Amino acid sequence: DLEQLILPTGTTLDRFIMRHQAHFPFATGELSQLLRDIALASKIVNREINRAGLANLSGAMGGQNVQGEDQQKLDAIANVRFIRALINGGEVCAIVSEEEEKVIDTGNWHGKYIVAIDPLDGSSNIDVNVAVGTIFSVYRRKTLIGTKPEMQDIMQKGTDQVAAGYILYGSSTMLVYTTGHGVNGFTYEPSLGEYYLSHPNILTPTMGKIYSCNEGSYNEFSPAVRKYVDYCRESGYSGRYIGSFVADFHRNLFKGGIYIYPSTSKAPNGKLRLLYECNPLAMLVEQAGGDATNGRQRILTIEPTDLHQRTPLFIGSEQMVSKAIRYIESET
Ligand code: AHM
Ligand code: MG
Repeated sequence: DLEQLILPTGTTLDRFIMRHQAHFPFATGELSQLLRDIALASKIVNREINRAGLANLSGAMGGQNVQGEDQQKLDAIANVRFIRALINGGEVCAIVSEEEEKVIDTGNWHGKYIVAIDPLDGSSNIDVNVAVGTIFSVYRRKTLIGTKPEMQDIMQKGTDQVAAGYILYGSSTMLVYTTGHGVNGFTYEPSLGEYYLSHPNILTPTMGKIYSCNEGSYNEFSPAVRKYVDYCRESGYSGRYIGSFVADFHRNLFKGGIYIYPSTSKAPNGKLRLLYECNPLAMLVEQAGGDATNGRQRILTIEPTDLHQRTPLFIGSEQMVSKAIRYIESET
């Protein structure tokens, strides 16, 4: 009927954020604004990603962007976009980014939030037109508002996150986030420039039939992880690995499955970073009813010691993660 012809209808991200802010009696709206800043930057990054193939055609697009800056790789562009949006927003006093060795002091010392972000994960996939993502995590600062942010503000455990989420630049672009009250997913409508609530109250299946890991590294996995992977094969599970964490995570979140990036003989702590890759998706998966562990400890309880520290990761459907843990625990 007519209703269906005039899609999209429904709740925009802005309206959703505003409505939910009313649920927190003392909320000042700063977290809401911060989430809107991230959404805004993601729209710009989305646009850049969509024309990535063209941007490399020197001559056609020119070697410079609209600001007259030299054309940079998209992960660097995404980094600049998110950082600018967060600095302009004013709610964030410090930022940790995968693209920056050191903490960024935004100068907004009255901002009460800290953001850890991987602006463009899986960026090696862009050149071949495969989905990539942004992952973000938000903490409340511990030190006094108005003072210079310190390491104790930045090095917080995953359980201290006040919000976390990701943007998947896939066949459609989606923003999925949580503020600790469930998980909601929004799909971007590019012609209107709006995110619409498309996946309310996301819950992940407790059991799935997909395992996702880089099986090319099988011989470098520990015996226990090899045995678990063998178990997945013997159980007839599907092996699905894009090599783009957000995309692999997103598929498994909806279909049920487990994503594994274990320690390997070459990379004893695995590859993924605790602060801006593992913690945010661990909070999200727990909010959706799933689990995330390093094999021996819940990801969200790991005490960070280094900005860019890595951790092995097993994340996804609860029953699959607990099965993997049992294999690892039996390894002495
Ligand atoms: P990046 O942060 O340098 O993009 O690396 C992270 C990516 C993840 O998206 C992906 O899951 C993983 O690296 C793939 O690694 P591998 O090629 O070792 O399987
Ligand atoms: Mg990354």
